[in-house]
Amino acid sequence: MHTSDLHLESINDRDCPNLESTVDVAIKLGVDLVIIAGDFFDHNWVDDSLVSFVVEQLQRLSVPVLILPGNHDCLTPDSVYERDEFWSRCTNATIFRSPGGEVINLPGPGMSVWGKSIDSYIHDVSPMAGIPQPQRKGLWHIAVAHGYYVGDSYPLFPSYHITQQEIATSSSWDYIALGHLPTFRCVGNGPVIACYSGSPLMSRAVAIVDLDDETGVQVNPYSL
Ligand SMILES: [Mn+2]
Repeated sequence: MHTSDLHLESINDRDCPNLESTVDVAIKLGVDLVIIAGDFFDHNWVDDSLVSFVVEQLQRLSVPVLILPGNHDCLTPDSVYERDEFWSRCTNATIFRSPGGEVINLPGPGMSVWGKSIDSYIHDVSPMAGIPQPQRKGLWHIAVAHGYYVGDSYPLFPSYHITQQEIATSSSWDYIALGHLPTFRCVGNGPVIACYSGSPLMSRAVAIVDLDDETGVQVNPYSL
């Protein structure tokens, strides 16, 4: 399951039921992995009660959860992801912590996932710059990035750009899970499939990614 951009702000906001529905669907479908591709939280100053709620929800899952800090919930020293007293309870969740990018191997579901956290409000980053070639070890290889797909253009304004060339040169990866845009959308001209899951609030859906040796990679929105 691939989702993103819940932009959770407080324990009372309408995305909290959406997180519960997301977890319900992951359990119902028996997914092997949940990826949250950035902006899980709207900002880093959320109340502890919200973090506690989020951890409780993620603890309902018996599968790994990978969380990429986005531009709203970036990995600054005061980041919501630095509240160890909460995240240490959530042993199935792993946060991408390297601003240079890192690979997290999940031998259980047979997947290897690359992600590069955003670690600053100030510095614009290129979310997919420096992505390595995956090491083929009989695993599925997934990349996660939070940014704005700009196609073949190079806009002057800084805004976490992901270019067509970066998508194209990442074609050895099996799937690219994107976050930052609010609605489900696949981008690029192939051959790698790269999709925005959209937010549960705006899309009323999550993205379900089927990885199959025979039929390949298929991505579909699944209604919450
Ligand atoms: Mn964003």
